[in-house]
Amino acid sequence: MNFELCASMMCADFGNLYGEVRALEAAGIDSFHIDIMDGRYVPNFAMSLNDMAYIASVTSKPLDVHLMIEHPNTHIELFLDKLRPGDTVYIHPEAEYHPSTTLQKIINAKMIPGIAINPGTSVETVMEMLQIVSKVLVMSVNPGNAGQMYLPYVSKKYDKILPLQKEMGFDVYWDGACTADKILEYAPKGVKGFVLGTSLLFRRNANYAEQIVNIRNLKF
Ligand code: S6P
Ligand code: MG
Repeated sequence: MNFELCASMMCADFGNLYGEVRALEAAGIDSFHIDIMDGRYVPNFAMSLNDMAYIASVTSKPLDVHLMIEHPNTHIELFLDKLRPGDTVYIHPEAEYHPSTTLQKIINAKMIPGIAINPGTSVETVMEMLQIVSKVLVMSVNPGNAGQMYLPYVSKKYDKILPLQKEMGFDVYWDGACTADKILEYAPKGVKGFVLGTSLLFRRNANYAEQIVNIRNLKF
């Protein structure tokens, strides 16, 4: 089965960020997921502009930038200037007065436009934007922290959004509390990629290469 694996870099060892990037690349990760927070849209500060720029400077793998900030339109150029064509930028539509304007800036900069939708956000409220974006990051935990419990009511949203992918031209990605059983269930249903954090890839003393081989060898 074909699906992408994205490493949630807020879970990495910041004392050895270069080594972490190299080890994850060697283990076969597909992209680096960068959680940017402003302490306002979400009650936390995780990674910031310089962390993102540093990782972009030491890898040629795609970056997958998840902006959990209020009014991303105000600061989007700061991020776009430091990214490469083909990197993905997700915004939260609830954090912006005119999300389609911000998405257009991402498209104009030759990045891949995405929206992230919270557990409490319905598919219906983002329907128009589904026509603009290439990726939808469906959050299965509330945004702000790693290491949270999966919210079971999100499964209904996956069932609603997955059949719309082809017709509307976007891919669905999973973010939050991703375990092997979720990949086993949702990759066949059409989820294109999974963000891996403390629930799987960054478990204590985890060996990245072993974890990724185990995931790729899952029996569907
Ligand atoms: C949460 C963030 C996520 C987490 C990731 C961690 O605000 O958007 O990307 O870093 O979900 O994974 P886990 O397995 O610790 O929930
Ligand atoms: Mg994220």
